[in-house]
Amino acid sequence: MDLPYVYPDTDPYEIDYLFELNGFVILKGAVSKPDLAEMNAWADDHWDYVTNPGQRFGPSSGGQWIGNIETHTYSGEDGCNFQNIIEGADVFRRLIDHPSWIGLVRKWINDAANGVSLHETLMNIRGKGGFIGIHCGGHIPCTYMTFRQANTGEWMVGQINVITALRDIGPGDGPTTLVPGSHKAAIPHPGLFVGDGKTVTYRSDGPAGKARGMVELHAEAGDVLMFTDTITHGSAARTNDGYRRMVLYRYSPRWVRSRFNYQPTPEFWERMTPAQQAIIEPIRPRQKPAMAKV
Ligand SMILES: O=C(O)CCC(=O)C(=O)O
Ligand SMILES: [Fe+2]
Repeated sequence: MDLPYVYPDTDPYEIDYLFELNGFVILKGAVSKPDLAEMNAWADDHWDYVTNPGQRFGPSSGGQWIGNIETHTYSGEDGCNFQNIIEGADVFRRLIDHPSWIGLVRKWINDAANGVSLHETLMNIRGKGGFIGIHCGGHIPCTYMTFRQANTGEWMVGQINVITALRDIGPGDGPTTLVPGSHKAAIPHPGLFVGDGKTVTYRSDGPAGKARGMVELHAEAGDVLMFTDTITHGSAARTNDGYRRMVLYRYSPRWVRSRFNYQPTPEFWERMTPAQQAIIEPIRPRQKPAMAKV
């Protein structure tokens, strides 16, 4: 298929059409070169965490803390994740409501009805041999895997993944892969059956790259992949030397709780604009005032 690349001057109706039809679009040149340089410099400055994973973190367990950022890995093969990356260099704060995508996020999640929040933010760095297995699909009865309101057809996307490529991601680089249109699939992807062939797993153990119907999403540095988390996706195994670098922000309705519930530091809270604060903490803690009489 022709990948649904879109540009800043692409007709908004056309972008809606492509997203509704396929479940994803790729925004060309969405992030500026200075912003990319700032993110890559942060990665370079913390490279020690990537190259010494054994000492630094374990599968799905807690890791090392860099200020309020935590390192971890989901499966080992998926590489090093810097969780809560918004508290890194200032560029990561600006990405929270980046003008290239926040309007689309607000429209497709349906801000008026649902508000918008960030479910998870991370930088992922993945070396040779790394990959992520096949997961998700329209068959899963999960609250954040909605796409449209059934009766009226209004947008009601439960989660939108926004991946910024920090370097070019081409063949052999372990690109994200997905099955176009599978957010509407009523039955699981064939690669999700395990054991007796009747049990459906959440995520397959092998790379998603060569699985039936998958397409590789190639991107140049600064391009942004936007896809509904409902779509069946994963990544190809990286066969090239070196590392894939990307940043992932997952947006959801304000009703969906944060995945790990990292609490913003007071310093970071002060640095955010009110619009960013509303995305990071859409429902403020409600407490009896400290001096209130009981
Ligand atoms: O690592 C990748 O390319 C896929 C990431 C992924 O599964 C996600 O964004 O939900
Ligand atoms: Fe995923």
